[in-house]
Amino acid sequence: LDSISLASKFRGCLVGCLLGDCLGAPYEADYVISKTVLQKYFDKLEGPYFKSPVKQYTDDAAMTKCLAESLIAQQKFDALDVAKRFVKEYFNEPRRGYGQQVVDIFHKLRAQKFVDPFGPAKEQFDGLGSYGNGAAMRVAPLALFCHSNYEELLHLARQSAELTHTHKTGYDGAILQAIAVHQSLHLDPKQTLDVQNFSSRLIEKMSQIEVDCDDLNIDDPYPYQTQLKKMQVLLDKEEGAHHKEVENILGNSVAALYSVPTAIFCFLRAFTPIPEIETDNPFRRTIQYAISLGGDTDTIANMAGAIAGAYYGYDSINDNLQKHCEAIEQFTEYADKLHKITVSE
Ligand code: F2R
Ligand code: MG
Ligand code: MG
Ligand code: MG
Repeated sequence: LDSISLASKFRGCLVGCLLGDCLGAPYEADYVISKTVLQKYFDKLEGPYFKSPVKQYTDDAAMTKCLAESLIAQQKFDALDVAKRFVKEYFNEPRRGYGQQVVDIFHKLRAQKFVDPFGPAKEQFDGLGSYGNGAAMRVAPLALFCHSNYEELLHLARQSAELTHTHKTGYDGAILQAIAVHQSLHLDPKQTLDVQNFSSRLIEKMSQIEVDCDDLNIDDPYPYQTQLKKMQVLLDKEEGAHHKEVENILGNSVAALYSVPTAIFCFLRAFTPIPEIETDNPFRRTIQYAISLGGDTDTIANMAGAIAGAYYGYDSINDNLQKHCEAIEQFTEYADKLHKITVSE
């Protein structure tokens, strides 16, 4: 890939995050979403005449923004700097729909004056740590920053997650999302996407991550590999999986284990047409489908959008859809700066 198409993939990835969050947020925690209503929502947003107030982003993009800004300012991953930005961002704009428990970490970090940035996360849920998708939902800038260093990406995805999420399925979810974006970045969208190969490679890579689960008090020591295998079965269905099956088997909750594989599924499923989603654009299809599943719509659409945007590139994303999203210029700028930093070195 030449650097022009990689630049487009960087933009596609971060714009994909933002669009998924902004467009999915109005539906978060809805469990019955009319396909017709959603089709009209997207048609209107894509159309030239529809004037609506800007769609506001939520905690997903707020934390993604902190990570992107920190990587750009420090030109490396600096956990302390990221922690400070999370806290500053939260206290400036606390009403972005943060997870119920993660805000305790921000209060504790501020109180202890950042002496131990990884400390408060370890105390969450009586020491069990958070298994929410909050680390996965913000990891995309790191996947861009480490696009040419896979081992570093694995290491930093985990470290960045552990500022808030110390439960194994919490940080492994961030690692899986980072790997999915990484794979998309390195594929040529002009060639047909090999859906089964994409998922088999994810399972193979997760088999190197999920190795030391014995100490966990859970039935399945390889939960992500299990979910990804179930995803493959759903992708293989000739008639296409039903929404209920996706919800029941892969999940649509705030738990990373029941939302990251779902987001990956949305990207792969939307490579080909889906009933009741009328569009020729597979990027739009990805986020429209993600939202149609209900539940944690902003976060699943954000993660699916990051993977799809990194695959299809910026030019695949409708301009009018972008115009409805708060901070769209900032997000394209982050992508351009991250590209400049990581390609010119
Ligand atoms: N907070 C939300 N959505 C709730 C608001 C719903 C909606 N606006 C409405 O009601 O209309 N969304 C944002 O939170 C998710 C990311 O959360 P994060 O950052 O992981 O936070 P937290 O607090 O660590 O975890 C989230 C919840 O997961 C459960 N949980 C996590 N670990 C647990 C454990 N070890 N034991 C038990 N429960 C655990 C808790 O319920 C946490 O509060 C994204 O969806 C983002 O958009
Ligand atoms: Mg949110
Ligand atoms: Mg959410
Ligand atoms: Mg490099």
